[in-house]
Amino acid sequence: MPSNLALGKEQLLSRRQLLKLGLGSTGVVGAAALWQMANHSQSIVKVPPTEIAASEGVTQPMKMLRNFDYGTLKHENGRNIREFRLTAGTSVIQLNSAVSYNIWDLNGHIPGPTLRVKQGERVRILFLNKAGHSHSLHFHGVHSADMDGIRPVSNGSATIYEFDAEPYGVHLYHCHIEPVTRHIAKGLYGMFIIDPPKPRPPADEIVLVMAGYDVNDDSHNEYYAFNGLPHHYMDNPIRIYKDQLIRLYVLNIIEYDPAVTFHLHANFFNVYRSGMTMTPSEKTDVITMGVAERHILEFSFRYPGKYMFHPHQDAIAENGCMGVFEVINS
Ligand SMILES: [Cu+2]
Repeated sequence: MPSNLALGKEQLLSRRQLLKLGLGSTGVVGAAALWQMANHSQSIVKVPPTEIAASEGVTQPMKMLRNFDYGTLKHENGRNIREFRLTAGTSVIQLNSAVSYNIWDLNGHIPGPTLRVKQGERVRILFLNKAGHSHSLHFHGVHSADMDGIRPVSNGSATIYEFDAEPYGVHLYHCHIEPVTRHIAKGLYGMFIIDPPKPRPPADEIVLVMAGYDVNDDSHNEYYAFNGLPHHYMDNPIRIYKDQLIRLYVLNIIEYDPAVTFHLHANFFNVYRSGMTMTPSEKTDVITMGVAERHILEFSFRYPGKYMFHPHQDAIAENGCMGVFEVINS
């Protein structure tokens, strides 16, 4: 692959080109730790140990909390390029002891990886579709029409999306093949964070992606989840330190429900709308999000203990979109 590759449009690749790109196998190349230390405050913040069960499989609720995919850093023509590899596939997830559900996954997981870049970097997405149906990846952000990710990529094919990372904020990516609602609800979505040029203050940074599952194809969700698995953070509270600044990256990708709220118990949070501001727009304890809306929410807890978080719609919370922060002394 030439180092100065510049694509003018979504381009289907031959099998030979795929092999040259190393897309014969799935999996994302590891994070660039040095870049993370230089650009992200998180590495100097004390974070409670998180027990990640060996059984975490297609859903990875504990691992996903603080896991960011920085891709592979390349330098081409004096620019930083962040290269990511995303492969769509098929999986079966176990929503509870009685209910399993066929989904489309990205790199073997649902939700897809949380991609993270810095504003101004070049982003290159190598997308391989092995999910048995035409799909695409549409990124929220500013880019050319050719890179908008609405053209179908047929099963067994690949394409490259390439654009500049702008503007900074909490964004998302998802499949854009009709019916889009169905393709998203079946698993083809993830968070896409563009960091601002000047890093945000040090904080314990946590990702929460809210999604629903319509397991009987009636265009209504029977189950809901934070980070893939219903009720997981009720049984496995998210440990955070008392008086530590917590920075939540929250995305609502619950299809079939027009809007949901996010409510935090016994506290208030600062809202950075779409993550696109450096100063908060409001302070509240409940915020409403339509489908694909997302925000940065910041708070710290003054008292140790267990505190729930959930949408303020009972039917959504009680069917899986509910969790607990366990505040501990550092
Ligand atoms: Cu799709």
